[in-house]
Amino acid sequence: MNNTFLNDVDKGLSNTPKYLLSKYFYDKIGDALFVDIMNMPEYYLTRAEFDIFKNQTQNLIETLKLRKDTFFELIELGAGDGTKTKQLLKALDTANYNFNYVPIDISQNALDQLKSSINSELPNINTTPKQGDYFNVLSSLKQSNHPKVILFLGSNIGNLNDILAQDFLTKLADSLQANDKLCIGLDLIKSEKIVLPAYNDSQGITRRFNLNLLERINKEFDANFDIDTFKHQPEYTEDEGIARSYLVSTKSQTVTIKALNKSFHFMEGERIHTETSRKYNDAILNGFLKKTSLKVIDKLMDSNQYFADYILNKDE
Ligand code: AVI
Repeated sequence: MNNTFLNDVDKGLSNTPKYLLSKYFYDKIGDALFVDIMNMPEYYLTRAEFDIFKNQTQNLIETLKLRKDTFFELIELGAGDGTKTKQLLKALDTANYNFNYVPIDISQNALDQLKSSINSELPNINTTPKQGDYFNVLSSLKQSNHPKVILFLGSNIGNLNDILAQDFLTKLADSLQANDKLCIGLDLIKSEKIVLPAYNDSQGITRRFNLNLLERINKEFDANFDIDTFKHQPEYTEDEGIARSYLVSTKSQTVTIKALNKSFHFMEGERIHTETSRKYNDAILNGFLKKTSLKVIDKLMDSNQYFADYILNKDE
């Protein structure tokens, strides 16, 4: 049994207002649902970043200041299925760069699939996956002295609240050496008309993704959430630039989690906050960076200007 998950569930459901952490979306079913979300017409984020990686690969390699005569580590935080990264890997492989690819993900299942797909599609690439939480792997970065390029794509940092995002960038900067690079993919603040449907696709995949969290708790901790009595509710305003997802109890009810030997009461209309997806602009990113030794040296955008990959340098 995953005790950290169980303790987090207890903490979140005992809190007012109730919450669950979005990192627990990603079991085998959640991973597959997220892949489906990325293929939904409303979920523009992945296509926008793919556009950058596919159409600006040389630009990306130049701005990362990679050298063919120096071995480097290409470390990807939250690698997922690696579709975008493979564009870069392919170009680096063709041009004979000397590097090791280190994908890091919380999901062992996602890493296994990624490693086998790279082995068959790009057999020359050395891939050494690491399983873990982003925060836990930061300390391991210091263990090697090779130049590093960190990829943190997909607006994954948006799923951290502002305090954690600041903390993460500060710790990441402290784990790097002068002139290491970070490529961070950020969904840009834009109108509700575009953002909200990305979290409420018409085929209901995002709804299932959100509800899968309760299914996981039912399966793993012998709980009795009645999934049909919780509704997926996303919210976003352009002013704030933060999309939030909730599960709303459609009736007054009590849920028992046997592994905790505890029951939790839900009032009709009571919500569980399950996810935060912050959107960014230059000012918000620079606000976080000013407390770190990381500086923006370039910004690549997709053709719609929905999404940006910022290239950051670690200063002395
Ligand atoms: C992984 N992460 C950046 C996604 C996002 O857009 O916040 C997760 C997601 N949640 C609902 N749809 C996609």
